[in-house]
Amino acid sequence: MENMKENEYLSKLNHSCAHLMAQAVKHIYPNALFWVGPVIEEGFYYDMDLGGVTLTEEDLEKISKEMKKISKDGKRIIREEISKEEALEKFKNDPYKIDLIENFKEGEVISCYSQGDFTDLCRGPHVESVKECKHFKLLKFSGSYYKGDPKNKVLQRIYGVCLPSEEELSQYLEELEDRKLRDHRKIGKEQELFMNHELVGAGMPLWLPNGAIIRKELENYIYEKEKKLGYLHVYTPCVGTVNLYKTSGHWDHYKENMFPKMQVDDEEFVLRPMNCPHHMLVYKNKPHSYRDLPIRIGEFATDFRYEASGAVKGLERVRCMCQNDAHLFVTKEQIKEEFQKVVRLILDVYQDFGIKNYKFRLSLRDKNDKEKYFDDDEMWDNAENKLREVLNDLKVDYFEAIGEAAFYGPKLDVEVKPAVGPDVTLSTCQLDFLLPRRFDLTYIDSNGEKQVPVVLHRAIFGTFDRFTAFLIEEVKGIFPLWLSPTQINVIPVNNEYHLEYAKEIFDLLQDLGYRVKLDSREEKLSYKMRESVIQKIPVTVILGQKEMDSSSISYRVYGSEETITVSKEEFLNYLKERIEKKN
Ligand code: TSB
Ligand code: ZN
Repeated sequence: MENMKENEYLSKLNHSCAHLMAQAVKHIYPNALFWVGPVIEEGFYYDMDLGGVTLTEEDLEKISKEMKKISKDGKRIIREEISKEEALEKFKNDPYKIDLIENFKEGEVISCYSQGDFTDLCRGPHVESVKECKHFKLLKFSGSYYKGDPKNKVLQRIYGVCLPSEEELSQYLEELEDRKLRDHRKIGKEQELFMNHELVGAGMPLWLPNGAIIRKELENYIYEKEKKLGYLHVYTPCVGTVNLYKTSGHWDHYKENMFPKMQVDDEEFVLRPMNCPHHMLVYKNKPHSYRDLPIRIGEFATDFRYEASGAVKGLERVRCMCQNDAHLFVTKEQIKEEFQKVVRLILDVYQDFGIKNYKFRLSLRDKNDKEKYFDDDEMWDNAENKLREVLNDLKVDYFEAIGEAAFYGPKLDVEVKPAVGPDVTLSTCQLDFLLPRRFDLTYIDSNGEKQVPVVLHRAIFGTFDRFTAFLIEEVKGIFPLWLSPTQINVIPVNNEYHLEYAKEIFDLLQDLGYRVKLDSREEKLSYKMRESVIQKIPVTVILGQKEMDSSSISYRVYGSEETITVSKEEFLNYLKERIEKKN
C-alpha cells in the first residue's frame, strides 16, 4: 500500500489537499482557526478550532462538496515569503498561527501559501494548482487535544487522502477497507478472542476461551522450542520493591512508563514493567563458574506499563502484557554465538507462522552522543560489529538505526506493520553490559578470576498479546489447524439416523485431544455446512449413511469445496500430519 509520506509527489498532493480542506472549512465556518495539518502515512489530517462545533458525518459531506467546487475552480497555489514581523502582523488575529510564528528565529524566512481567498502559513512545498487535488476522500474525524496535551482544548481533526487518479483512489480505499476487515480488534470481537471492560480498565484486555486456546498453544509451542535450546524457565512475582527498580536503574530511567508505587506495611512496591531485575536475582542465587555459562532464564512473565490512554489498542498495545521473555547470561566470547542462536530462533518461528512481511532493525549508538550512551567505546564497537557479523553471516536483510540503541547496549528488533496504525516491534534482542554490574553479578573464569557476565534480553514473540494481535491480522482470522480454537466440526447428515455415529466420532476425536464441536441442531445440512465455513473451522466432518455403513469419514477443508472420504485411521493420520507441519 502506498505510503503518502514516502513519495514526494503524493506528499505534496496530500498536503495541498489539507489546505484545500481548510479553505472549504473556512467557507462553511468563517471563524474557523487552524492548527497543524501534516501528511501522514495514510494521507493527511488538519487540526482545527471550530469554536465549539463538534463535527458530524453530514459536515464531512458538506466540506467534501465545497472542496470539489474549489478544486474545479482551479486557482493556482502561490508561495510568498515574509519576515517574522510581517507574519505576526498578518496573522495577528489567529492565536494558533502566532504560536507557530513565535517559534521561528529572528530573521528566518517564513512562507505562506495562497489559493484564491485562502492563505495559510506553511513551509510547503505544494502542487501548482488546487485542480490537482481532485481525487480525494475525507476518511474520518475525531477530537484531538491542542498540542496533544489532555489538559488543553479539544480541536476537531479531519483525516483524508488524495491520489492522482480516481482509479488509484478507489484501489487505495479498497485496500483501506480490507485492512479494517483484518483489524484484530474487529476479528477479536467477532470470534470472541478477547474483550475489554471499563471496570477492569483501559489497555487491560481479558482473554476469552477462544483467545486463551490460541495463547496456550503459543506458550506450548515456544516453551518446547526454548526447552530444546537449553532455556530454564522460572516463575517470579509481577511486583517488586521500589528498591529493586532503583538497583536496576528503571526507577531513574523508566519511571514514566511505570504504574505508581504502592505502600504495603513498611515496604514500597511497584507493578513490574520488566522482568530483568527478577532474573538477575535468579542468577545471583548461587555462584557460577564459566563452565555453567551460557545460562538462559526464561519466563512467560506478566508486566505492567503505563501507556497513554489514547495509545492503547486491542491486544497490540496494552498496559498489562505477558512477555515471552528470557535473559541469557554469557561470557564476552559467547555473545556472538548466543546472539546468532536468538536470530536463528526468530527466523525459525517466523517461518513456522508463515510471517514474511517484517524488517530487522539493528539499533546502534550515536558515537557523538556521550550523554545518552554508557561510556565504553571498545565494548560498544566490539558488540556492534559482532551483531553485524551475525546478521551478515545469516544473510538476513536489516537496516541500521544510528542513535536508537538503548543506554546499556545495541539491539536488534523486528518491525511489523499492523492492519491499521504505525509499525510496531515484535521480537527483540538487546545486549546489556550494565545491568549485570548494577546487580554485582559474577562468574569465575578459567583462571579462577571473577568476571562480569554480559546479558542478552530477548523476547521472540515480544509479548503474547502483541504477537497474537499481529497473527490475527496476518491470517485474517483464519487460523491454521493447530491454533484454531475449534479444529473440527462434526455434522450428522440426518440427526435421526446418523447422530449416534457422529457422537462416536466426536468422542473419539475429543478423547485424542482435538478441539471438536458436534453440530446436532435441527437444521438443514447445507445451512450447517455454510455456518461451519463462516466460523472458519479448519475441518468439517460430514457423516451420513455411507460413512456409517463403512465406518469411514467424509470431510471438507476450509477453503475447498471438495469432500474427501477416508477411513478413520487415514483421517487421524491426516490430522496428525497437518498439526505437526503447522500448515
Ligand atoms: C526482552 N527487558 C526486555 C526483555 O528482556 C524488554 O522488556 N524489552 S521491551 O521493552 O522491548 O519489551 C519486549 C517486547 O514487548 C517488545 O519487543 C514488544 O514486542 C512488546 N511490548 C512492549 N510494549 C508493549 C505493549 N504496551 N503492549 C504489548 N506488547 C508490548
Ligand atoms: Zn530484560
